[in-house]
Amino acid sequence: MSTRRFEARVGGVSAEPIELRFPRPSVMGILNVTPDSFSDGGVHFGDPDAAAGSARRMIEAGAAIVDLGGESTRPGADGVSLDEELRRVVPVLERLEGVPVSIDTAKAEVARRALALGAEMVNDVTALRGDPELAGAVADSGAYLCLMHMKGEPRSMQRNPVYDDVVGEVTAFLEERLGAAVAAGVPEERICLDPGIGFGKTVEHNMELLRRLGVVAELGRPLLVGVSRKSSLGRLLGDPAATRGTLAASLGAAVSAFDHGASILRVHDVREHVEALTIAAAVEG
Ligand code: HH2
Repeated sequence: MSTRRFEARVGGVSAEPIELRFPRPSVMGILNVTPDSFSDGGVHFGDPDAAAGSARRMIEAGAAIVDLGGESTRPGADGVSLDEELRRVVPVLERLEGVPVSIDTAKAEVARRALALGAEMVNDVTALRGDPELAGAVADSGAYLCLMHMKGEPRSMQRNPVYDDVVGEVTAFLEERLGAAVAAGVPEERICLDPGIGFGKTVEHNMELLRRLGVVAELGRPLLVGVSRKSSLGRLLGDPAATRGTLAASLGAAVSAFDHGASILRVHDVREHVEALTIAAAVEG
C-alpha cells in the first residue's frame, strides 16, 4: 500500500480501471462536513480550512482517496437541500486541488460541481435511485462510481429490517444496479460495489454479509466496504444501545473484510487502518 503513486496526481479522473487505480487493499478516508454524522459529525462543519487540512493529512497517512460528504446518512437522518449540500462541500473542494477526492452524494448537481472541481469518484448510497440525472453526470465525466446497497431510506431503514436471504438479496440488487449504471453509459470497469453495512441491516445481517462477501465478489467488481465505527461493532462488544464502535473493533472488521475480498475500505482512522491492512496484505502475500 504505497502512497507514492498518488503524489504525481493532480486531481481529475484517471483513465485506469478502478482496480488498478485502487489496488486491493486501498483506504478511503471519511471526511464529513455535516453537523450530524454519526461519528465525526460537527468536527469539520463550517470550517473548510480545517476540513481540507484533515483531507491532506489522510492522504499523507496513506489514504488512496478522501470521501467528502455533506449529507448525513446515519439512521434517522433527514435529507439536506441542494443549496445546503453545495454550501457545505464546495468550499472544501476548492481547497483540495491535487487531493484525490470522492464525493459522497446522491445529487447530480453536487456530483457535477465536485467533478468540475477535481473529484474523481462519485459514491452514491442510493445506487443511482435518488436522482435520475446522476448516472448521466457520472457517465459524462468519466468518473469512478460506487454503487451501495441500502434497504429503505436513512429515516426509517433500521426499523426492523427483514430479509429471507440477505446475501442473495444484496447481491441481486447490486447486479441490477450495476446493469442500470452500465446501461446509462458508465463503463463497468469504472464501477465498484458496496454491500452497505448498516444500511437497513441488523448486526447479524452485517456479519453475514462480511462473512459471505465472496458471494458478492462473484459479480466481478471490486468491493468497497464501510464498517468503520459502525454501531454493530459496539453492539457486538456488549452494548445493545451502542451508536458507534471503537477503533480496535473497526480495525478488526476492516482486516476481516479485506480477508473476505474487500478492495477499498472506507474508514475514519486512516493511519491505523493503513498499518493494519498493510500487514493483512503482507500475510495474504
Ligand atoms: N457509510 C456511510 C456513509 N457513506 N458510503 C459507502 N459507499 N459505504 C458506506 O458504508 C457508507 C457510505 C455512513 O458513515 P458516515 O459517513 O461516517 O456517517 P454519516 O452518513 O452519518 O455521515
